[in-house]
Order: sequence, then C-alpha cells, then structure tokens
Amino acid sequence: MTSPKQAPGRIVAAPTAVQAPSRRRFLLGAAGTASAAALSAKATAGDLAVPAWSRVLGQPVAANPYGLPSPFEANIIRRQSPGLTRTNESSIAFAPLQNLFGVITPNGLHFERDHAGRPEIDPQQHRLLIHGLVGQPKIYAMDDVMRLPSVSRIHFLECGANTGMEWGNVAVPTVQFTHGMVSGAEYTGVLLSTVLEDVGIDLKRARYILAEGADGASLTRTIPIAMALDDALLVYGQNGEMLRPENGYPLRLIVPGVQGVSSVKWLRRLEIGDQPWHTREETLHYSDLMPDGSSRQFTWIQEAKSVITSPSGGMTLLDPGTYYELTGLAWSGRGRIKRVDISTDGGRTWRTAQLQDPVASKALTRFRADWVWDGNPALLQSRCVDETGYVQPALKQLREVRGTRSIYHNNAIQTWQVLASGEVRNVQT
Ligand SMILES: Nc1nc2c(c(=O)[nH]1)N[C@H]1C(S)=C(S)[C@@H](COP(=O)(O)O)O[C@H]1N2
Ligand SMILES: [Mo]
Repeated sequence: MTSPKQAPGRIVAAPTAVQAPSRRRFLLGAAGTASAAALSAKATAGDLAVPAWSRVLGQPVAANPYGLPSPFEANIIRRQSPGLTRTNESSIAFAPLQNLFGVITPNGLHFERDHAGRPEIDPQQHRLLIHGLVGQPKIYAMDDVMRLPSVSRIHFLECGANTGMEWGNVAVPTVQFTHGMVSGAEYTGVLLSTVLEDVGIDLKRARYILAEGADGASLTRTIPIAMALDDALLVYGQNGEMLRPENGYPLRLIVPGVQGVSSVKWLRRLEIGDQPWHTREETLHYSDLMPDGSSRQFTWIQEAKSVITSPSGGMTLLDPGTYYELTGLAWSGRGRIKRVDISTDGGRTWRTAQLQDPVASKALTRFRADWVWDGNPALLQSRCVDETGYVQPALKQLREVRGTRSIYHNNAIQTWQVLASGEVRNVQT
C-alpha cells in the first residue's frame, strides 16, 4: 500500500484497569486520552505561539540522575490481572504491549513472573555451582562469570502461560492481559557452552542439565543438553545495564525460544546429568492437559505467534474514513519470522504486512501495515509464518487438537473486533 493521503486517524488509549471499558471512561480516563480527544486536525495560527515551557529554564541534569519517563506517561506501567493471584508465593505483572514501539521492552516494563517473590541478592555474595557429570565441579563468583568472553543477543522471553486465560472463552479485554507475558530484550552474558567447556562437561554421558534458582521457590527446570550447548546464555545484562532484581539479578539463564520458566532467574546451581529430573515445575505445572485427560510433558518450544498491538482491545478509533496504522509483534521459538499476514475481515482475505528490522532469530519482530478504516465493523487478525514454514494456527484449529482446558502454549491467531462506534473489543471467531 502507498502512504496515506488522509491525516492519520485519532485513537483513544486502552483503559487503565481490566474492567469492561465504557466509552465515557475512555474519554475522561487515561493521561493520553484527553489530549488525543482534544487534538485538532487542522493547524491554526495559535499553534505557533511560544508555549510556557519555552520561556523558562528547565530542570538541571542532576535533578534526575537515573532517568524516568515523562510524568505524562504515568499510565504506561506493568499491570496485574485481578483474576490472578498476587501473593508472595505467586505473582505476575503484564507488559503494556499496546504502548510499546519496536522490539525491545524497556527494563521497567518487562513482564515479571515470580514463584516466590523477588529475592534481594548481594552480587558480591552470589555464587553459581556447576557439578554432576563434569571433570571438575566449580563455584563461580560474579567476577568469574563476568571475566569470560561475552555475547549480546536479542531474544524474546514468553511465559508458557501467556494467553492461557483465553483457551475457553474471552477472559480479558486488552492486549496487555491477553499477550503481556512476552517481552523482548538484548541480553548480555556468556554462552552456557563456554562455561560447560570450562568445567569439562562429560559429553559422552551428559544428556540434561538441572538449573536451580536462589529464590525461596528454589525453582528447578530440566534443560536438554542440545539446547544448553547451542544458544543458551548465562545472562547478567539486559538492555545495556545489569539485570533488574525482578528479572533475575545478578545472574539468570536464558534458553532462547523455550517457555519462560526454563530461563531460571537468580541462577545458583547447574547440575549435569543423564536423565530429566521431573521436578515440580515440569510435572504438576507447565504440562499441557489434553482433551483425553492425559498430560503432555516437556513442551519446550514456544511455537510461532503474533498479535496486533494497535489498534487492540480497549482502544477507540475516533475518525471513520481515515488512515490507521496496524502494527504488532511476531515471534517464533524455532528461529526467524518469515512473513506476517494481516486480515481486516476476520480471515476471509489476507495481505502481507511489512517486517521492520531487526528480524532476529527467536526474537520479537515488529510488523506494520497501512489501513483506512471505512467506519464499518471490522475483524483484525495477524497470522505469522516462521522460517521452518510453520503457520500460526486459528483458535479453532488449536482447540481441535488441544481442547479448551489447557493453560499453556496458546499461540492462536488473535481477533480484535472494531465496532462501528470505533470501540475495539477482544472476540473469538
Ligand atoms: N528462580 C526463578 N526463576 C524463574 C521464575 C521464578 O519464579 N523463580 N519464574 C519463571 C517463569 S514462570 C517465567 S515466565 C520467567 C519470567 O521471567 P521475567 O520475570 O524476567 O519476565 O522466569 C522464570 N524463571
Ligand atoms: Mo512462566
């Protein structure tokens, strides 16, 4: 599509909370709302008047030594879903995907999932033990890890339970709650293979690695050796700075493309063995309940998935007959995203979206397409294809195989319904 002739259409932000949105709340609610509604399409001479903030000195640099967003962006925060637990034993904060650009999630907005709350760890005292089928068990201090050859790589991290509330029916109104347990970051650390070489791993016998966290949950997960030797990372940096406490400070595992729970935070122990451990987090939880009542274990990979983040549930389109950009995110645990298709008629017709650089392996990929909303109801969908040729399934297809009582690994096509009023709703087709 060529670039739009019309002025871009105005859009009203998603609501601040999870309750079913009313139109009135939108117009009076969020910080961005009032200004969007008040915008004039035509410039006037008054717009050229020198504003108040151009007539005075601003704050000196030292006033804000660690930078924060503008106070006008105070509405763009992680949110907890009222339907889920928020205790020290189990808490989840969702990333505001509807307000983010590009493919890197700012550290203050990265989703967070804790099984026993976030520990406060002194990096001087933190240790990583590597033992089991190795030549020489070793204990690493942070200094020892940070002296090793480093790599920086862009990857997505997605909780296996992302979109898990939507198996049976529509459960939540906004993309923050349907898909906000995925984030993207540039991770810096050491390839796990470098450290395994350092301890002299017994490659003839080693099949699996147990990773254990230093939090109260002592969260443990089994990692197949092939993944450990391929692209798994011992990470201390996220988006150019040390990990935040909530993301595993000072040291975590990142297993690219694999469900989030395997990327053990606050990493304190790696044990090399020849069999899976069948820990609590790979038996009681993080297994897939199938329609016949059986439970599928060890679903490592996050299959290809995409979602339109704008317009998305809870927003309101104010200007029928004008241009809107459709934009969103696609990712695959098996490699690069090859193509994203967009439909505005619920999957009857599709056209190819534009992918923005970088298109990295096992990373969020930003897509966009031009759209003129004619003012009629529409059903917005995105469908991605990854480099293996895997096509993101429709919800109906996924349910045929998986039933409706699962929690994990819902990578179905998401539908946003635009009503004639401009309101955008989460629907299932
Ligand atoms: N030690 C430890 N590691 C952990 C967890 C935890 O509770 N404790 N949560 C896991 C889960 S379920 C997910 S989805 C990811 C979330 O990572 P994040 O909080 O950095 O987004 O961390 C994983 N690693
Ligand atoms: Mo998770």
